[in-house]
Amino acid sequence: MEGYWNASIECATRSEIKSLQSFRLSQTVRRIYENVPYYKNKMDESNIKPKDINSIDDLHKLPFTMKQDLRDTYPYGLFAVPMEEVVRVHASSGTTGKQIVVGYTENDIKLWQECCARALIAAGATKNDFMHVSYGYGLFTGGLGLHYGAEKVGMTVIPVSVGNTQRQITIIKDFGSTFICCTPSYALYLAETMAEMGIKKEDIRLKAGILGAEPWTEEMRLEIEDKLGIKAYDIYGLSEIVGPGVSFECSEQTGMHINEDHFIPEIIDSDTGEVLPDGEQGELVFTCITKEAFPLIRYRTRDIAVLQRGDCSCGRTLVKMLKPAGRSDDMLIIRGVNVFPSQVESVLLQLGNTAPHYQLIVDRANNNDTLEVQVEISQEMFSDTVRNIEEQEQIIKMGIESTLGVAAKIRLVEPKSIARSEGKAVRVIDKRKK
Ligand code: DLL
Repeated sequence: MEGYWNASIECATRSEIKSLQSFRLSQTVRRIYENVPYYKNKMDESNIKPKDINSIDDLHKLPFTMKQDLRDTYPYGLFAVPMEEVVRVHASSGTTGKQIVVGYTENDIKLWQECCARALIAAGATKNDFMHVSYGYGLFTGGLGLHYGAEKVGMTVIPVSVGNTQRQITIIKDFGSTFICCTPSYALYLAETMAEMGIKKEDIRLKAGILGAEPWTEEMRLEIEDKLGIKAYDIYGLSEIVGPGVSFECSEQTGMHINEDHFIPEIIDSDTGEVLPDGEQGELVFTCITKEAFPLIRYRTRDIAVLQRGDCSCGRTLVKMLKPAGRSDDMLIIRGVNVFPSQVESVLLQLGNTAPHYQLIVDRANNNDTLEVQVEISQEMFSDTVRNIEEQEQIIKMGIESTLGVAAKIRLVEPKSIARSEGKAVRVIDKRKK
């Protein structure tokens, strides 16, 4: 059994957690009612006042927050503190191309750090470990989130960020990295490149991976563990709630413990909004009860998951969520980057010269996600020179890469070659789901 970062919380009794959550929830609701006009209006419309929320049993009375609410208040409309108290922002992309902006006070950064530290300790990290961070640094929360968490633990952080895989492997080998954090698909890509470079798993010191930001299967876990010679731990989070560290795996690896003293989880029926009992699959909803700058109330993640309570062999009592089974909407995650078909559409339409008939083919090659965008062109253009067609493909490729932040292969196809649908158009063929 491994140690804990904060045993008094991680192993608290249910009644201790419940009373802490109830107290923090009622305080948070009061604070947002007073400081966020958008929430005040929403609560007034639902005829709910802060005095009605006294315990987590009252949580269901509060209105949901949807991604649309974040768009409507873009960029800072849901912030609950003056900007002078906000020390950092992060962002994630949205359907309209508009970012979702989230903010942190100094205390928010500290609690996020603690959430990540708990995850790292659960995976066996110590001050003697070297943490190789291959998540992107920037508006994406992965890099900086785990970087700060690892520093809190006292690990030696190697802030590599994304790209240049061969160089990453040289660093892993030469710097003696013992932990790595990256997406699961990137972990496999690293393993493959390592083999190509003639480096064996015995030649490196890696022992654990903190992998998340995209769905991955148990089969993939085994492959990563085998190829890199590590134990691979899942970590979950989303920018809107805090970033990585909302929940994390322990040695038992049968679900991720949710940091319930900061985020109250619920599972709801996506269609009716009804709260479902533990053990039932539905949409995951979180309420932030400690964050100062951006405390979302009943935020609908659109991730499909199951909550499970019960004894865990690690000794933690924090509720577990099973690996998210996917999303309730059409968002794709390609190499850890969120991609919406409508973003591709808007790039294509802005560039012109193509018909608004397109399809995204998502697949896996060399253990990495691939995206091919097939788009129809006019007959006239189709009869054009190969050079002109290639030029056009290049323009679209650049447009998509700069907007989505993900590389795509573009294939201009004959008019009418993409199947028409009588109902909704099939925009995505996701071959990874086979
Ligand atoms: O992906 C935060 C993160 C960074 C988590 C690094 C873990 C590690 P977003 O870019 O806002 O934030 O994407 C959040 O990614 O709603 C899920 O759909 C998906 N996701 C994140 N972690 C997992 C996971 C980060 N472990 C969205 N398993 C979430 C499955 C995950 N899906």
